[in-house]
Amino acid sequence: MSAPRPSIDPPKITKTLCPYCGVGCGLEIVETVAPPHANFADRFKVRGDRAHPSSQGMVCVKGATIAESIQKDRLLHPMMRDRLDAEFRQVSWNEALEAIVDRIQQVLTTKGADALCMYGSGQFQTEDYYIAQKLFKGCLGTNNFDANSRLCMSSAVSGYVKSFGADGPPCCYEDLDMTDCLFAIGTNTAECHPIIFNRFRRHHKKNPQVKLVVVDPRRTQTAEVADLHLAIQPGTDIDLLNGIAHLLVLWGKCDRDFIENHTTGFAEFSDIIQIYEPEFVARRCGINIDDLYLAAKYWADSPRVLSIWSMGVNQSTQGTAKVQCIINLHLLTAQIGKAGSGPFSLTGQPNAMGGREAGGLANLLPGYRFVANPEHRSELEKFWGLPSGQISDRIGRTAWDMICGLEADEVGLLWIAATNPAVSFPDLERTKKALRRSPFTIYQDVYDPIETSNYAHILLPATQWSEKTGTMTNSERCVTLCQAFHPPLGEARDDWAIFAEVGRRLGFADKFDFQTSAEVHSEFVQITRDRPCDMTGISHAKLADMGAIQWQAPEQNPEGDRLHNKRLYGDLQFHTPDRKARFGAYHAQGVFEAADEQFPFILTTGRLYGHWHTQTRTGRIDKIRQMHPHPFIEIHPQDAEKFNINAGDLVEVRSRRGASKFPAMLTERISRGVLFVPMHWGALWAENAEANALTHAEADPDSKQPELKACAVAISLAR
Ligand SMILES: Nc1nc2c(c(=O)[nH]1)N[C@H]1C(S)=C(S)[C@@H](COP(=O)(O)OP(=O)(O)OC[C@H]3O[C@@H](n4cnc5c(=O)[nH]c(N)nc54)[C@H](O)[C@@H]3O)O[C@H]1N2
Ligand SMILES: Nc1nc2c(c(=O)[nH]1)N[C@H]1C(S)=C(S)[C@@H](COP(=O)(O)OP(=O)(O)OC[C@H]3O[C@@H](n4cnc5c(=O)[nH]c(N)nc54)[C@H](O)[C@@H]3O)O[C@H]1N2
Ligand code: SF4
Ligand SMILES: [Mo]
Repeated sequence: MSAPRPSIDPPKITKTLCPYCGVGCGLEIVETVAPPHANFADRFKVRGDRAHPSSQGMVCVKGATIAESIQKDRLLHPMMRDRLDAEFRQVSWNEALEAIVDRIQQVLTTKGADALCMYGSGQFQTEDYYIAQKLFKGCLGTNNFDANSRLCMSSAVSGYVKSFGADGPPCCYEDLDMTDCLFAIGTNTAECHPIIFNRFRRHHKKNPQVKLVVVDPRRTQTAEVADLHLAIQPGTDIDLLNGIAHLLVLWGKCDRDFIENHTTGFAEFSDIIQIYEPEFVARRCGINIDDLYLAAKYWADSPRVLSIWSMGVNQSTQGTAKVQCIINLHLLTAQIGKAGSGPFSLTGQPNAMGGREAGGLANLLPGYRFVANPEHRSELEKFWGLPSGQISDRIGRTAWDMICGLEADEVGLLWIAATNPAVSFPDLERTKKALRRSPFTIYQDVYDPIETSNYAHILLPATQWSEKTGTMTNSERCVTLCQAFHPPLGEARDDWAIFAEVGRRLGFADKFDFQTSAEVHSEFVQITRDRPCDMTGISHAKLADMGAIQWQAPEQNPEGDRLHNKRLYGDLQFHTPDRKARFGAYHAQGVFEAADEQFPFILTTGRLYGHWHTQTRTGRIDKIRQMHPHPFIEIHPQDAEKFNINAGDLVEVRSRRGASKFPAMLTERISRGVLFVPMHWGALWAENAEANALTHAEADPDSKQPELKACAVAISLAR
């Protein structure tokens, strides 16, 4: 007789979301029977969640390898020091929190609330964002909360607001399966939003009549498979977009009824675009005139055009104008509010969208509200039980304004969380100098070592996606519950819980009486009632039960009627006072810092498929390090020849602000006169290969988003 088999419990499966990009792929974490002390990559197997509506089981290399980074080089305990040149010492949470509370109170009495600043991140969960807004904008009375989204999608926000009267990407991923023409401008989707790109490519391969147009100064992996690649000179997007509009009007390919009934501003716009004649545009953009005609023809002939864009558009001194010029083409042709069409900004970070919902920029308030709107402030004051006038009517400091504030000694406390500005800010030399002046910086992150720690007085260990539960919203407005699947490492605490504890210790016990992130979420959604991003029909329990839900999701419609939620503006009623969308009329101004004799190249910066930003996770994953072992600079072979540069040579790159060194990669993928470096190598991961040593902080006047995509540089062989 055989021995009875031991019973084996089925493996524990937790549903969550990939914490990297804004595609927002659903993940399933399968806990194996490996012993508890085993490496996390052996204990937790990651696979795509087939039930997730956005990703349908797909993941890219970043999502697939994420478990390897969870436990490496973690910051496990609060640390403190009196001066930036002193050593950190480990302290208790109580000691760290008391120091923070004392400092806040001292700054409030000596300098006032506007000397307090928090710089957060699209990698917060929505609950973290919400509590930070309640603490800073509500209880403390300063709007000095900004996030790395300022460097990322604030131009998309201001473009949508200007054109439609409210933020909110109107499209959904299903549009990728239904479009006749995908117009991808300033986005390397194949590397940066790979699962969105794969989804479109399936449709593209199956239907030869479907077109892909890519507008990018580089022949990226996205451009490689395009039907038409327009390798425009950096900063000439508005020339191109106005040039396409010019041809559509000339050919009578506009929808006059739509323009008449659903838009304003057409007269001024049609005036502006008159000068954008094809020869002029082709010359300014540095493209073939036939290619310009072909692009306009695809717009004219395709029943459904879907535009997608990201940083090549947003990170510009004309970012807002560029966004509006994309939307203009959709208004001209009535390509909005219907399946397979529309202007679709791709959000970079996993929860940049949640940040917008929670009001996580210095000009916003929760529930798609604005600081500048007195009714919005008063609604929130009532909701939070605060006295009238408590929320400041002053727009807070944006990311770069915080640097300027440090330079002017106007900042008494800077709290940085879930972002690594000592690598990702523009003009790093100036940034670092300003950070060194800070009288009191709190840095709340997951990993150690990390570049920004060098500028902190207090380090607070935060939990990350694997060990905290909360929600994130992806590019298509789909909200997913990220469920914890292991206990926090060391003494790490959830970001929202840290902010709430500081709030209680400052005397706002009743405002921060939350036990769980589910309670935080249920308060937050109430504030979205009847707003464009109404999520009153969503709760943690429903998300756990039903899976991801797309907004708008009002309470009356708790199942989240997907047909209703999929696309905004199906009724062509926009959020402007007259319910009409607005044309934006802009002339192209080119890049802020043009090439000249002394600095003859335009440098652009961006991303690679495997790495994530400043490498805090991906630099610790073997497979990804092998994919992208070192930094490099892309140079056109003819440009390289002029400077005697051979492949692999170390090249010194100088701008008006600083210098870096990169091994040369000679490639015809980049236009002559343009150079490209990846943004991923900060001081910890390579010597002197910081992209942002070179960039400048000049920003779009509306969105305040810096032009990280273009600065003038000179090159020479490094000695
Ligand atoms: N693998 C990976 N994926 C990511 C990230 C990552 O770090 N790694 N980060 C995420 C985040 S936060 C973001 S914001 C997104 C960014 O996603 P993308 O915007 O796709 O990425 P980038 O490489 O920054 O820039 C896109 C392209 O803009 C082009 N460009 C430069 N100047 C111009 C211009 O003047 N006009 C036009 N039309 N194009 C120009 C560049 O050549 C580049 O190919 O990616 C997200 N996904
Ligand atoms: N030259 C150049 N510069 C750029 C860009 C560019 O294209 N070119 N792009 C800009 C853009 S679009 C972006 S989005 C930024 C990105 O720049 P950063 O925000 O600096 O990039 P990350 O490396 O993603 O930093 C996120 C940090 O959050 C931590 N973290 C992760 N999860 C959590 C959490 O739950 N809680 C806490 N407290 N911490 C957490 C990670 O460990 C990491 O240190 O860079 C900007 N800078
Ligand atoms: S596409 Fe983005 S969300 Fe999806 S697995 Fe890759 S990094 Fe994660
Ligand atoms: Mo971003």
